[in-house]
Amino acid sequence: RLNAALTIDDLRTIARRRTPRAAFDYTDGAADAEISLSRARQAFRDVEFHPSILRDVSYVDTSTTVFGGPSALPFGIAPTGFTRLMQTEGEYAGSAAAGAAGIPFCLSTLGTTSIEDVKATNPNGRNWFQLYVMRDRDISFGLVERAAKAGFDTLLFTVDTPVAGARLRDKRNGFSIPPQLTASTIANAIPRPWWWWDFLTTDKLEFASLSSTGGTVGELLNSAMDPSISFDDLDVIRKIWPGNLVVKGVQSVADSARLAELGVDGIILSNHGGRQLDRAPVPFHLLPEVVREVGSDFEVAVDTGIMHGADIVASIAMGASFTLVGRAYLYGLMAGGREGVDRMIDILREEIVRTMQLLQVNSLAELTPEHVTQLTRFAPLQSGSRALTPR
Ligand code: HOC
Repeated sequence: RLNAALTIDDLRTIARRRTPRAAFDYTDGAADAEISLSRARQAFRDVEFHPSILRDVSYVDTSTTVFGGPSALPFGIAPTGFTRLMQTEGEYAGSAAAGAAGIPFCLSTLGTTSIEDVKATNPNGRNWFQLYVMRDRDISFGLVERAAKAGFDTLLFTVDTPVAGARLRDKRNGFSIPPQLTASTIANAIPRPWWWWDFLTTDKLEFASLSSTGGTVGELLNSAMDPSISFDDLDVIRKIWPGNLVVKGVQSVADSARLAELGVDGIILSNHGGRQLDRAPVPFHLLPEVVREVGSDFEVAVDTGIMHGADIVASIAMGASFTLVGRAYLYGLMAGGREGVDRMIDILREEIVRTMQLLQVNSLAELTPEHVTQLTRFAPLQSGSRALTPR
C-alpha cells in the first residue's frame, strides 16, 4: 500500500489524512511563526550539486561509522516525544525498523516506551538514549543509569530546551495529554476512526520520565523541564554515563569549540527541528565553520529540516559525520506504523544511493564541500553566530 508513497512528503500527506489534527500538528509544527523550520528546509532546497563524470558507480557504499559503531546509512532515527500518541506502535515500530535497517534508534526521555522494552524490541541494534535534565534529577539520572544497564551505547544530552518553545499550533488545537474529547476533536475523529480505535484499545502508554500527566503539552513540558540546567549537569552526566556522550542542540561555533575541548564524544548541530527558538541559525549553515573550528576528528552530526536523501548527502559533503531524522520518521509512523517507518527508510536510502550515483561517488568518504554550493549563502557567518555560552 505504502509503495505508492514516493517521497517523504507523500508519507506526510497520508499521515495527515490518518491522524487527528492535534497529534499531526504536534509533529508537523514548530515554534512561533515556524521560521527556523522553513529556513532549514529552504537551505536544503537551495543546495546546488556539482557532479563528477565517467566514474564507475555501479556500486555505492552508504555505510559509515558514527560514535564508535557502524550504521548502514548516514542517518539515524531522532528522539521524539510522545511518540505513541502519534501512532500506537510508536517506538516499537521505530526501533524494530531501525534495527532491521542497521541504523541507530534514539529513545527520548519523553518517549512512550520503556528503555527495557526498546532494548527487547531491538536487541542487536544500536540503541541511543536522549536525555532531558529535568527538575527531578533523580528521575533524569535514574533513566541514564537504566539506559547504561540496558546496553544503550550513546547518550544525547539535549541543551536547547531550558523552557518549551511557543508551539502555537498545540495551543490553538488544545493539544493535551491524554487527548481530550471535545466537540472539535470529535468532529476531527469521525473521518479517522481507526486511529481512535487503536488508541483506545492499546496498552497504556509508558511515560517513564513524567511523574504526572494531564494538561496541555506546553504546561506539562514547562513543569517538568528545569531552566537552571548548566555545564555543571554535563559534569554529573559524564560521571554517571559510561558510553559515548554527545551534546544535542548546539547552535554556535564557540559552543562547538568549547564542547570539543571538554572532551565530549561529539555534538549535534540542531535547533530542535525549529521547535524551540524561532529564527535560530540553520544547522546546515553552521556546518562549514564548525567543522573548520573543531577539526575533522571531532564528530559533528546535524539535524533539522531533512526531508530528502539529497539533504543527507549534502550534509555529509559539508562535513557532517551523521544526520538524524525526526519528522520524516514520524510521518512514516503516522502513515502506516512499522510499514510506514520501513517505507521512510527505503525512500531515504534510494534517494541517497541515487544522489551518490549521480554525483559519481562510490562512498560517503568521497563526498567533499566541492560537491555542494548553496544558492543563497555559505558566506562566513557574521559575529552573531559565534555567540558564546561561556559562563
Ligand atoms: C521544555 C522542553 O522534543 C518536542 C519534544 C519535547 C520538547 C521539550 C521541550 O516536542 O520537540
